[in-house]
Amino acid sequence: MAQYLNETSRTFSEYLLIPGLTTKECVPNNVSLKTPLTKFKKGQTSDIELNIPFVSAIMQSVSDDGMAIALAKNGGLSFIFGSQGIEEQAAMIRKVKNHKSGFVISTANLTQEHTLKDVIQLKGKTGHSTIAITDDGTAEGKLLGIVTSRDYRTSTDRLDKKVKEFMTPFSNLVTAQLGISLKEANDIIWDHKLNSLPVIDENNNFKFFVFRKDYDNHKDNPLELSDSQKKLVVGAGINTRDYKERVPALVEAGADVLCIDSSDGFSEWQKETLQYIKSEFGDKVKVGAGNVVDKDGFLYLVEAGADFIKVGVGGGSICITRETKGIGRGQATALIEVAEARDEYFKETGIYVPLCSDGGIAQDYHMVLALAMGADFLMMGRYFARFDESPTRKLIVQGNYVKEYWGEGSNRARNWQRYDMGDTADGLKFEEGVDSYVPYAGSLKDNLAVTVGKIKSTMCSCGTTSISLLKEKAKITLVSSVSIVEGGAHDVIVKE
Ligand code: RVP
Repeated sequence: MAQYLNETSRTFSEYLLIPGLTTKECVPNNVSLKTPLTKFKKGQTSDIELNIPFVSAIMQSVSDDGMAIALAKNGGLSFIFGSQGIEEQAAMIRKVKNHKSGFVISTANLTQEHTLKDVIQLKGKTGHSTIAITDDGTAEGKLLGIVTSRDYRTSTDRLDKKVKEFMTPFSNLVTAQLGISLKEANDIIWDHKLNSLPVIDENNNFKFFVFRKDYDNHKDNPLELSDSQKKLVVGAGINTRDYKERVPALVEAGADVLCIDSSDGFSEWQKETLQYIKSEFGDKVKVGAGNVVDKDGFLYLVEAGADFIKVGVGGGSICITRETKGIGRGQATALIEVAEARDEYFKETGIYVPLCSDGGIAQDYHMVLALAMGADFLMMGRYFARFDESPTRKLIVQGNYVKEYWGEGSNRARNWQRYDMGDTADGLKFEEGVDSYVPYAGSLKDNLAVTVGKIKSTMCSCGTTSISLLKEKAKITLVSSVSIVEGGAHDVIVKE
């Protein structure tokens, strides 16, 4: 006979936190959101710690190199999507690892034989008004000059005028040598009243631009997540099929942490993948596994060697797994059970395995609840898809700005490995995700500031200044559907 779980499967919206004593030290400025990413022994700390408890979802519509750079600068981490070729994914990792704050690889480049018409077209396409002129028109060619909007007048100049006739030639440029620090580059920019400074190597090959306008942006990223060589930290999604080729390529490219990406991770495929990685690379390569929703799944993957466990089946905003397959569990209930298993495991073994709550965060307050319920960090797709930095198109739909957001189990992503049941190699048999729009919300940095502010404020109301204290001290209550109504504005006529 089937086993019945008596507990109802519940989600975050069904819970609230009860305020605890807020002491005078308990102010948002004193709250730290530092949190472990990978397992560690009692008395030690995790090899990788996030400065904010957020990672972006392993999805085509969320986590490319652009998102990874922006999120790491703000203290979190992206797992670059794995539903792409191995080389393409490794190239994205390399871009993040090679990113140097303030040193921009130019995406607007031409040769001196191009014309003013080409300059205007490129400016329209890229939005960049500073164009590098190199011998081969690439971002790595020999630097011959630069063109900015001060070099031409569209009202009087001929469109077929050659770039070499109006560019600022190399001989008149102030340049810097590769190896210069950002501080030194900015000093040159100030001393020479420049808007941009090209950085070249000893053979005059073009490397980067440093822009005056970027300086302030780069000064205020105190939470930036970087490795021992000051390079941004980045993760990558992998699957249980091509891991023998993909993992070495990603490690070679510099990925700091991997995560097996699957809608249902309680499988022998994941065990084999974990065992292969640990036997080939030992503890040097960190790898998370999942997703699971109960104690059995948690223990299975931890014993197979996982460095963190991802929790959640069917709760994602674009996910229809529960509807199509009838599997899953309310995200809060899943998290509460797995967190209990994790705490027991810690007591028995002295090994702390961080938990990632994945999917279903629809409100900022859900984040604090998830952390209070035992998550160490949160994976979010919808939240990040709304920002400028996500890789998808921004469109106007019915008069509102939106961004595209599609599931990995949708026909659009065709990520069959994520839904693989061992015989799916010929393609997805049915969809488990939808293609959608999310309201456009602006820049990641601005939105994170508000979200983090709310989380810190709630933590202070609970009388806690760290995530581990929150887990220990939080008092959580179930709410009735009637009291949920009480929680919003009610019995008033809200003004427009
Ligand atoms: P959300 O943040 O609620 O948008 O959920 C994102 C999560 O949804 C992902 O991290 C992943 O676990 C899950 N996902 C991604 N694609 C699909 C799907 O197509 N069903 N689900």
